[in-house]
Amino acid sequence: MPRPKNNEGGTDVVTETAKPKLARPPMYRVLLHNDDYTTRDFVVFVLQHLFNKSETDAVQIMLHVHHNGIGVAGVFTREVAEMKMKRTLELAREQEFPLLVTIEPAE
Ligand code: TYC
Repeated sequence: MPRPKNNEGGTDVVTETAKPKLARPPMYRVLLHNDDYTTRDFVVFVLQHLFNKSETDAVQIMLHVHHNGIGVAGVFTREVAEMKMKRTLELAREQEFPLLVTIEPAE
């Protein structure tokens, strides 16, 4: 009976061709968009309390959005990114700010 080459013991060798499962889930950026009506303080509050930024980082991100039109509040798995976007929008609408928040794939 023929045997596989280079396999003297004769035990079949199965080469693993399936891709190993990805350890890292797809990540999503939560984006803040600039507008003329949402207050700077509100954006800083959201960055500190919903995105866990230090006051220094929160102010820096808020100013980046103010000057560039858009900026990243954080990067999360899809479920977490969607939850943070929703919570931010709820808080903004409660205070009647027109703040726009979106998510996009990070890679
Ligand atoms: N442009 C706003 C102002 O001058 C501040 C602001 C910053 C609004 C970031 C939204 O995502 C935003 N009051």
